[in-house]
Amino acid sequence: MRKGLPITLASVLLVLLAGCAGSTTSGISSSSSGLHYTSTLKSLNDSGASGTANLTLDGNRLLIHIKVSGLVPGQNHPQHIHGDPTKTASCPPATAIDKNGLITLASGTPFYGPLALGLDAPVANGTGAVDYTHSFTLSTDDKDKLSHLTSHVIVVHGVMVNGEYDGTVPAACGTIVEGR
Ligand SMILES: [Cu+2]
Repeated sequence: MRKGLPITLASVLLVLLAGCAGSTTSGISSSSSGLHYTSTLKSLNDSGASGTANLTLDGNRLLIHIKVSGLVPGQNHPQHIHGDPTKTASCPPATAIDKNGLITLASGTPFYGPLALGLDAPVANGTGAVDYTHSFTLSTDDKDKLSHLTSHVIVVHGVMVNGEYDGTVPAACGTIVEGR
């Protein structure tokens, strides 16, 4: 927690980001049916974070497995699928770096677009690793926002900025491609 700090814009955004609107959860599927997708998550903001994501979409069920290392140990790292049904999302390039030298939540938005599905915000372990598996039951609205998965990206947030943890700043991003 932020000891004694005033409520900053960043923390308000974090709360908004952590929201998981319209999704309900259910048991983890061991089914091998469905459409398979992967994503290679690459570091943003020199976070050192990288990893992989595997997704299986079967009807209205989306099974997600994300493994990331190099995150900030002991901190919650919000994870989202970002994108917009009307265009193709991408991970922010160097041109998204703002005047403070950061790709912020806002400066990356023109590239990765809005939040399409909020995942959980797991706490990175003592070495900065997250191994997250979850099965989502998608609402019609979720499915609309996620159409099509290959025009979306996965963003993992949370980096140290000037010695303070900022849970909104993107730490890693990967485009979603078909395949296992
Ligand atoms: Cu996000």
